[in-house]
Parts: sequence; C-alpha cells; structure tokens
Amino acid sequence: MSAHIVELREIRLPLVTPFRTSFGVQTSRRILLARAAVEHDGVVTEGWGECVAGDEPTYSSEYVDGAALVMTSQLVPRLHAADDVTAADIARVLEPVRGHPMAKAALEMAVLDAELRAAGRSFADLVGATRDRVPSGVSVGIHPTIDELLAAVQGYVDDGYVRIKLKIEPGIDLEPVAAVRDLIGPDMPLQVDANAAYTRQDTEHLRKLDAFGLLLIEQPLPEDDLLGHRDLAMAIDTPVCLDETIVSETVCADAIELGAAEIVNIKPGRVGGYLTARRIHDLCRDRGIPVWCGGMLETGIGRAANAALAALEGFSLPGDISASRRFWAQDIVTAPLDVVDGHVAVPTGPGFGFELDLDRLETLTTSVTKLP
Ligand code: SMG
Ligand code: MG
Repeated sequence: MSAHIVELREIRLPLVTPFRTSFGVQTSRRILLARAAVEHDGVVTEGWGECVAGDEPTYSSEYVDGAALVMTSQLVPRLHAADDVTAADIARVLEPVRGHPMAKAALEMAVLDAELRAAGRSFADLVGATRDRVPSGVSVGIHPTIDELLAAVQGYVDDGYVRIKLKIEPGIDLEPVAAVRDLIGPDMPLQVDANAAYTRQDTEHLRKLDAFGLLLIEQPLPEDDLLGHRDLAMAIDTPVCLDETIVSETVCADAIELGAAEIVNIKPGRVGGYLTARRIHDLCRDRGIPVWCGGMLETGIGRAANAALAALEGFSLPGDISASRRFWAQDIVTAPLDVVDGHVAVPTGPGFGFELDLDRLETLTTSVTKLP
C-alpha cells in the first residue's frame, strides 16, 4: 500500500453567529483540508483530513497559512520520500519536524481515512468504540450582555444539549456563570473555559467559582504553567481540566502525575493525530483521569471523527461535539451531525464515516494546491 497526499484545499465558511473567546472573536473560518490517495493492488482510494488550525495563531502557535506552508514544504515531501507509508507510520516519519501537531494530524487523518475506506472499515471499529451514540455538549462564546448570553443558553437547552460550557475571561466570569447557573438549575452539568486568560495571582478570584457547582474549569492558566495549575487544583474545589497544555503523551502523563490535570480535554489536532489521541485516552483511563473530546469548530469531516473517538469507553464526560448547525448554515458533508435526545450518532460508514457534498465543497473552495 502506498499513500500520497494529492491535494491541499482551503475553504471558507461563515459562522452562523460570532464566537468570542478570551483570545478573540471569530465570524468565519478558513479551513485547510488534505486529500490523500492510497493505492492497493492497482485500486486507488481517496480520503480526507481536516486541519483544525485557526485563521490566526491565537489558540496555539499554529494557523492556516503556517500549516499550509509546513505541509507543502516540509511534511508532505518527507511523507512522499518514505517508502510504503501507512497512517500508523506517519507520526514517526514526521517526528524530525518539531511541533506543528495540527498540520501533522490532518495528513495522518487523510491517509487513515483513505486506508480505512479501502479496507471497508470504520474508524469507530478500528479504535474500539463501545457506543453507537455519544452525549453532546455545547460551547457558548462570550456574549456582549448577560441577557444575550441567557437567550443563547436557553436556545441550546431547548435543543437538548446535555452540558453547557461557557467561555470566560477576567471581568466576564462570576456574573455570567451565576446567571446561567440560575437559568439552568442546579442539576444541569455546567463548565467553564478560560483559554489561558488568568494568572497565578487570580487564585482567590477563581475560588469563587466553587459556589456554582461546576463540572470543571478548563485551562485557566497559560499552557506552559504546569505548577500553577497544580497549585490552583490544590487551592480550589472545582476540578482543573487541561486543554492547551496537553500537546503530547509525555506532557499528559507528567501533568497527571503532578496533579495539574484532574480531567483532560482530548483534541486530536492538538496532539498530532487521532492515533496519538487514542493513546492519550488509554493513559488517562489507566490513571483514572476522566477525559472528554474537545472541539475546534470542525466541519462534518472532523466532527464525524470526533464522535467516533468519543465513543471509546474512557470518554466519561460529554464532549464539545455539537450539531453542525451550531456553527454552520450548511456543512460540507451530506449528513451533518445532528443532536437527537442530547446525543450525536457515532458514524459507522467506512473511514471516518462522512460523505462529502462535492458541489458544496467546490462553492466554498478558495484555493487548491495540487501536490506532486
Ligand atoms: O468546536 O464546538 C466547538 C468549539 C469548542 O470551545 C471550543 N473550543 O478551547 O476548547 C477550546 C475551544 C477552542 C476553539 S476556539 C478557536
Ligand atoms: Mg478549551
């Protein structure tokens, strides 16, 4: 079996509503897709991968233009120079290039999708998914007023989401959290995500969140502040969950051992691919650390894959796996994820289980780079 990346394609998708986090507002997304082809006994099968890097390097150091450049100039040439590469080899082949996990993950994903389609096998089956549907949580951005926030949250509650996550930042935290807790009642799972906006000096302030019975606080401090997260975890009752910090199996194991990660958000793009994400799930499970699947405003490609990953037994908390229409008016897949009874279905089709809407894809395409 030989694998090739045949094309990089960039699309642009407007968001149905602006999404504000502690690092900025997004109203649309540029999304980089990789198209792979694998050949087996003369038969060519294609697959797709989605790169979760954002338009700007504000969530992490990666961004669309940088990811496209490192793919074309560094990663794809290395893949094509290696003999008989399979998806399982890709992380090792690309290891000499430091960093760029989202770019690497997209290439691995495209090849894995193609391989699985060629074999007629689903990703859910490959990783050993144990459920046919997973609970769906929704991530709610920072809103200009409490009233607007409450209206948005009520809409998501009406849609059936089983868990609400609120984005917070210094100055926009206690008041909105209190108002939302009041609205949804004491029993609905509620959590917050700071995207690294606080500092070690904010411990006393963050302790006040303990009053709201939160499931967790996600990434309160900068990504490299392991000891700060450990000290905070000791100082407050709300469990500390890490997102941006967890960039590898090693960092994840260390964060757990230190007591800096009481819960882990698993994002395949952030750790270099779905296969590494699976191993991080395993190591957390072995250490008794609950995990959940994060989201990066993916299209139906990445969301299908996330739903399958989240069907592993260790994903004991609801993920940021909302319905397609939470972000997009029209997706690029033929059967976008929908929330039914608070859950999304785990795709069972070959590969990552999505089918592209090719006309829609063409309409949204802003550039195509064919690769040798
Ligand atoms: O995909 O549903 C989604 C969004 C989930 O809040 C979400 N993601 O830090 O967890 C996070 C953010 C990062 C994305 S903002 C670019
Ligand atoms: Mg996060």
